[in-house]
Amino acid sequence: MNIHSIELRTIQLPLVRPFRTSFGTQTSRELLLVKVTDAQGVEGWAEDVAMSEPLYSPEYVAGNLDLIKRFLIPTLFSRSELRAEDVSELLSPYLGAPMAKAALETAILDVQLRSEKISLASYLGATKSKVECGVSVGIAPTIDQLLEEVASYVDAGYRRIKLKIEPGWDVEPVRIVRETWPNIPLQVDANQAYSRSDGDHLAKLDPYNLLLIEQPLDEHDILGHAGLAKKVKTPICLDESIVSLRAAEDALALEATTIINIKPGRVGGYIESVRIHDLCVERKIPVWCGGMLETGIGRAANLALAALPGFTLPGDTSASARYFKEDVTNPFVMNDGYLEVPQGFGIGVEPHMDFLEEITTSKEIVTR
Ligand code: NPQ
Ligand code: MG
Repeated sequence: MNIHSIELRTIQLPLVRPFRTSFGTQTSRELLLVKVTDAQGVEGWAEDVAMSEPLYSPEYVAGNLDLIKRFLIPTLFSRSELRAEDVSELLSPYLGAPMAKAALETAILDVQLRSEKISLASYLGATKSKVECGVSVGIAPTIDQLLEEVASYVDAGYRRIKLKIEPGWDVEPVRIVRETWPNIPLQVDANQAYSRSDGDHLAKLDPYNLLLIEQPLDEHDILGHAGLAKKVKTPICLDESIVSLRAAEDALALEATTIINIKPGRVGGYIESVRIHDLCVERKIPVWCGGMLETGIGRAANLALAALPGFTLPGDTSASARYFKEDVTNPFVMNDGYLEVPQGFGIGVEPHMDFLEEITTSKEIVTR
């Protein structure tokens, strides 16, 4: 394909309720959207999942906007013909920034697949037409409010509950939620809030039949996770640490993780995500699709990925209504605990331009 222009747009969407994790509280979701238009006028959309601040990863919206304009777009424009499969290598001289690179690669892939009349799901190798949904539940002000929120998700039909934890909010909320719903698939996510010496404490979660403990330690502490995995019976699942296929291979070789959360933004795109999926299938490691409070644009693409056969655990691919009163696309609505995988060409969804304009905080178009 031949890129004609790239539009960079920041939007701000209020959340239906504050989302508190061990690294902070978010009340609104700022996002950078990318639209690529080719010489034929075909448009492709993607979203950069970086947050406003570098709290979950070193990337952040304003930084990625600068990086994309200053370095990444000029590099893409240096090629007259480009395929999505070449983007990651072309951008590799610029270090880091997997979320920015993933957004560009995905928007280009969306154009390419729309031109070729193929859905992202079939391009990636999806085998399912709907995927089981889980939901991520923030740290609540009180146990009563936690139970109320979990009850609303259980009633809505979610097939797996994930509780965000941190020191001081772990064993007690897990115990009470497990007592209230003895059979619901339940897991926890610490977002790196613990240290190597917390093994005995985290082992107190073992009686509650959790599917997994997600990312208890620092993202760079692979050996620490391997040590923890020997002390704690609940399976360890890495999120932040798995930044590439190579990182996944290393973590598996060191026995630091027995389940992997795949987030396309964190690993530089959907193509790298499929490589990690394939490795995990070969090693019989269950994978599931993480979430970054995506709008319908990112959610559509995540559902295509989560439809691959190795995604055997419900992901954080929740319904639009979990986060937003109004989504930028047709809302993703859960039916019997499942979301349907978009089957249209490319990512299979289009933004509602009127609503998008309402929530846009900045917009610029870079033309070759
Ligand atoms: C995780 N996501 O698995 C994350 C991290 C996360 C669904 O739990 C604004 C934007 C707030 C992105 C909070 C879920 C966020 C965010 C948490 C991502 O670790
Ligand atoms: Mg996580």
